[in-house]
Amino acid sequence: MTDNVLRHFALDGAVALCERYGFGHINETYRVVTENDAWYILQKVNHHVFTDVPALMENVAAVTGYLAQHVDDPRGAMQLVHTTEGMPYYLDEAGDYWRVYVFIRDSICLQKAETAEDFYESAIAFGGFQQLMAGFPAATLHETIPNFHNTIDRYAKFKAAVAADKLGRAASVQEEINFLLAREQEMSTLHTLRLSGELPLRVTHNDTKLNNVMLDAKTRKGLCVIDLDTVMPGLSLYDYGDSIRFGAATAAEDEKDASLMGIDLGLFRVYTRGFLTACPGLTELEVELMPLGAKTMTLECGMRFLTDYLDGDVYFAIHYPEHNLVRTHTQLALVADMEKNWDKMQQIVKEEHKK
Ligand code: ADP
Ligand code: GN1
Ligand code: MG
Repeated sequence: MTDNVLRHFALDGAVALCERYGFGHINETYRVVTENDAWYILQKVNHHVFTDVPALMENVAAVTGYLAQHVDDPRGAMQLVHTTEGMPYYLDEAGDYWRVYVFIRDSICLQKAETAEDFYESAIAFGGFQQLMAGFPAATLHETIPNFHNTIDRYAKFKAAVAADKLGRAASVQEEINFLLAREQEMSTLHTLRLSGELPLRVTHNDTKLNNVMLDAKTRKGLCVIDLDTVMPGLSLYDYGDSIRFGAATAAEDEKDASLMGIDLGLFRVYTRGFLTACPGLTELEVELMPLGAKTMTLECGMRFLTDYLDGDVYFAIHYPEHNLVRTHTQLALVADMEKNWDKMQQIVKEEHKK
């Protein structure tokens, strides 16, 4: 099937290998190698999640083009490969959208920070991305998923899923539902400050998991930010917060034993230091609210997993029936542990900001 797709792209040589690749939850990713040893990433873009793929690809082309002009190392920006007809994507007969990127070689992509330095480098990459994009006209970007980190809207969708209770699962997750409802007001803070303009709108990545950044395999320096599908206007705290959620955690997002999940304050400090270093233009309020950014992104993600569990697992790729529930539990455990360590998190942000 992929042969028929790949022949439409201007690749260097005939395809020798095409295999499934990576651990993303949204797109279908393949690694492609040609007879000339040129490596590529082929992706089928999930058009159920991203309903306007041509608009999304316009964003990707604009952002990668802009980054290419502003980075020194060519591996510092994702490089799109066009079709033989000069298009940034290929639409097949079945209505699926495909795109190809140059594979970023001699790089690593981590599911979990192996060392504090790796995590620091991911902060430099994500903070640097935001700093670089400050010169980009944000208003020209399409909103690829409207209300993506609008936590107030996420609550509305969650409550609708509870009310609909399509699979009759709500009764078994009442404790989790109550946990989320009890925090609704506090979790609306960031969006309210966005609407009032007290928090500035920036070009943000919006999906800053550790596995969306590539590090140089030899130097372990942050190389490149990938997965640009959700680049949109947003808050710096979305990017900072989502990185903490995923990377400064003591367990994986889908660890089955949620008691192993907590906030790693050492990694929290390291990421905060890297982000503040790479992104020095943050306002006082943005810095002050960093712990709230981390908590909001974690709770919102847990709520999205639970919403999907209630809806019948239609959004996130799952590998077994309870997968979204397991993910919900780790995220709520992480929120609870952040609450226990709230004063320490605030203290760390203050200390790192003063440096
Ligand atoms: P998803 O939206 O499904 O998470 P990603 O765009 O993040 O998809 O890609 C999935 C994985 O594929 C990444 O985590 C990374 O390991 C790998 N990958 C993506 N793009 C590249 C690239 N240009 N070079 C090397 N690896 C890549
Ligand atoms: C999805 O695409 P991927 O796997 O990097 C999701 C994020 C979630 C994340 C949770 C477009 O990210 O918002 O935080 O899963 N992306 C989309 O792991 O919904
Ligand atoms: Mg990804």
